[in-house]
Amino acid sequence: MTDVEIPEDHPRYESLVTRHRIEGGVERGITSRQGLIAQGRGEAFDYLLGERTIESADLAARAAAAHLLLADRPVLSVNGNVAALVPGEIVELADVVDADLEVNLFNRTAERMQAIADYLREHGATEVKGLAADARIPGLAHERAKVDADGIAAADVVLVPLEDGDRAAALSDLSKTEIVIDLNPGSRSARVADVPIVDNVLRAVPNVTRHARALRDRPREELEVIVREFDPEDALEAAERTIRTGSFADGGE
Ligand code: PTJ
Repeated sequence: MTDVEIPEDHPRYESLVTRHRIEGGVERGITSRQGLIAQGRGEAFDYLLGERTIESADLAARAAAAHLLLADRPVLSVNGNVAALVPGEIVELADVVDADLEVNLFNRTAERMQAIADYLREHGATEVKGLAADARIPGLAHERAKVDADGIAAADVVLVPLEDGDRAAALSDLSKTEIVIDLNPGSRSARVADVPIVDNVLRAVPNVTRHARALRDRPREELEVIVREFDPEDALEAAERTIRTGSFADGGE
């Protein structure tokens, strides 16, 4: 997606590759310019968390996998940042948990909707929802409220990575189970989620897939116990504690 060469032994290799993917997303018309700012904010939190999946985030990823496997109509929402960073990985997760993919944008334009749907198809998606936009999330201004009637509107479990706080709150008011991936444990999206995964979307999406593969042949009752025992407050507190007590100098250069 980008022609910039980054040496693999560079100490900030992963972070630099991520930046270039987001930049490439903007160039392709997939990611919004605000997506660049969102990525910078996320990076700062990732730095403070030690750029790793902390134990509480792994437990949250496992609970998310159990929810998605138990769901009747799971939907994975895809925005411009998710499409640029984890296009193949989100398609793979949808496949493993048998979920629909729906493009759902904060800064919605017809061109960007189409570019993201095409990009997901290039990465193996067969069906991509979101373009019909024949339903609305109540309580939100027009463009941001648009969803598909047989997609997010009808879903019982929705994964919304990197969601804006307003929309995350409106979705949670619809009494759907909401799984959020957000590196900021203080963000409104993480706070309204039934399952907040405080981790980088780059690590979190493949991790949910890994858990789903391990859990998919287990009895329903076992998945229900995993879901019941997960406490979102504990997950947020653990992430905040990690940030407050971590070694600031370990994160990078
Ligand atoms: O493509 P669109 O139009 O739907 O817009 C997408 C963005 C992300 C621009 C939009 O939803 C937005 O403005 O989001 P916010 O309000 O900036 O929130 C993004 C949240 O995601 C922040 O709390 C960031 O810390 C977090 N974040 C950013 N990058 C990552 C991340 N969380 C996990 N992984 C990341 N790579």
